[in-house]
This record gives sequence, structure tokens and C-alpha cells, in this order.
Amino acid sequence: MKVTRTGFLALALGFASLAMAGTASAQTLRLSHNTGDATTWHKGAERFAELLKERSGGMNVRVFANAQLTGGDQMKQAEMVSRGSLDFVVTSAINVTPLVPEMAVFSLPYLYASYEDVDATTNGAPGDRMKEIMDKHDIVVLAWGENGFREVTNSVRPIKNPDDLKGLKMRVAGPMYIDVMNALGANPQQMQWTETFSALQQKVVDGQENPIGAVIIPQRVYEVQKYLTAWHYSYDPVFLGVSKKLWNSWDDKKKEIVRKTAEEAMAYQKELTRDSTAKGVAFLREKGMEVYEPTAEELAAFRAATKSAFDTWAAKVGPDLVATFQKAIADKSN
Ligand code: X2X
Repeated sequence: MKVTRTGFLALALGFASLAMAGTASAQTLRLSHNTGDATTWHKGAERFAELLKERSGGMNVRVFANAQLTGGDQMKQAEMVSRGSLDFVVTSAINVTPLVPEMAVFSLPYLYASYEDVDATTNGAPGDRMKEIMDKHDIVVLAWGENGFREVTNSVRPIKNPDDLKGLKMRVAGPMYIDVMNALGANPQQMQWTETFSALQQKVVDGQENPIGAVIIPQRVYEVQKYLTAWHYSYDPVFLGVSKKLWNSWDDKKKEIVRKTAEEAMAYQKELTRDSTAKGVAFLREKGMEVYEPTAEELAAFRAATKSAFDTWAAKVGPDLVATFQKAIADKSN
């Protein structure tokens, strides 16, 4: 057989693309999250990678902490997943709000009073509705995990009433929390989480707010903050999401394996978070923090003071969506 020059070239190219396809299927998929490697976010992400490798016959997910892949920008992760330039993300709702404002619904001040309230939404119709909304932005939410109820810390004074926040410089993660802090008379400043520890240490800001089990303890916030108030003012879920482009490249069997594994990994992440939160106040006191647990009356005062931010953001995310959440909370079996 006489192989022409073009024929040979075509053959060679054919082999080259076969070889590339081979590499593509064994390629490492990237998962980004924006906290440190001691957090429950990281542990959940690592569990997902481990289990998926076993079950999928070699899918290789590499976990990148501290939003390394987006230069520390925690909001940009979701945008990259949406574009398909990042494969997986574990991040919390508030970080997605620049892309999907509806995600702020979860964190409306004092929407939730308990974990039972939370679970009634993430395991029910509201959670599914949010998955549909995210899907329209080309992010497939595989499972909900937990960042938790966000508690306020600072290095200046105990916070017992809304007035105690007046004039404090507070680091916040996202736009809704700016409005909440403004409503309370604090001076909010949006800052990346990766820059927050040193900003607190150097007293660029006086305080911040984050959940105890998922973030405050593993990221050692107690080393640079004296006072914590467990005011439970805003709940923050995390989720494990995948780019729709990648998702659509898989057959049903693979999709099923990935989804089941994500659900298991996030259930584990949530359990770790709740355990560590339950033991957290005692741990923080041992570390020298002054922890204040507000009375029902004081909580009502915080709720009243943040009502204007609730209303502004309820209008932004859409009253129907808020009603879906409130209905699931009201109807929960108790
Ligand atoms: O930045 C934060 O405060 C954190 C880690 O909780 C989020 O990603 C929203």
C-alpha cells in the first residue's frame, strides 16, 4: 500500500487526537473552594474526591483550597464554573450572589430559627427551586452542605444589643451583609476571606462574622478576636457544584455516581460542621474568647434592627421565592 504524504499526515493526526482523547479521559478535574485546608469545606471536598476515585474507576479530582485558582477571589469561582473553565466548586451561597442574586435568599437575616428550619428548605421544594435557578446559570448543584449560622466576633467590646455594633469596622463577605451591617450602624467593608485573618490581626478591621464549626474554629479566628456573640443572624449553606458543560458530557450512569457521591460527601461535611459547632462555644471559651449568648429579647432587637436589610433583599431575590422558603419553614413537621 502506498501511503501518500497527506494520507500519512492524516493518519498521524488521527493517532495524535486519539492519544489526546486518552489523556482527556484520565485528566485531573479541578475543584476549588475558598477556605483553608483545616475546614469542614475542605474535608467534604476531599471526601468527595476520594470516594469518586474509587467508584468511578479513576476520575481524578484535585482539591484547591483558599480560592487559589481564582487568585483568592471567592466570588469568581462560581463564574468560572458557569463558563466551564473550572470543573467543581464548594462554596457558600453568599459568594454566588454577584452571578445569581437569588442565592441571597438563604442568608436573609433571621429567616431561619433552627437547623430543622434549614433542613426543611434544603431538603425540600426551596432547595430544588434553587437548583433550577443555578442550572440556568450553567452550574449544576449536586448537593447542599453547610457553612452554618454566622456569628459575629470583634476585638473591641461585647455585642449584646444593636447599639454595640455602632462604629465598628466589620469585614463582610458579600453585598447583602453590607446592607445588614449598615442597618446596624457598623462600618462594613467587603474583603476576601483569604485576607481577613491578617486584617483582623493588624486591626485594619475590628470584627467579622462567620460560622463557628466550619470556619471560626478551623481558621483560628479566636487567636485574633476576643468577643463572640452567638446571634445566629444569617444562615449560609455551602454546595458542591459542577460545570454544566462537564456534566452534560457524561452518560446517565456517570451522572448518577457523581451525584450520589456528592450527596454523601456533603452529608459528611454537614455532620462534621454541626458536631464541631455543638462543641464550639466551650472550645472557644477555653481558648480565651468571651462568648455571649443573647436572650430572646436581645435576638428580637437584632431582628428588628436588620429588618430593613431583609426587606431590601427580599425584594431583590423576589417575594415569591422568599414565600417558598417561608412556607417550607412554616409547614415543616414538628
Ligand atoms: O468569606 C466568608 O466569610 C466565608 C468563608 O464564610 C464565605 O465564603 C462566605
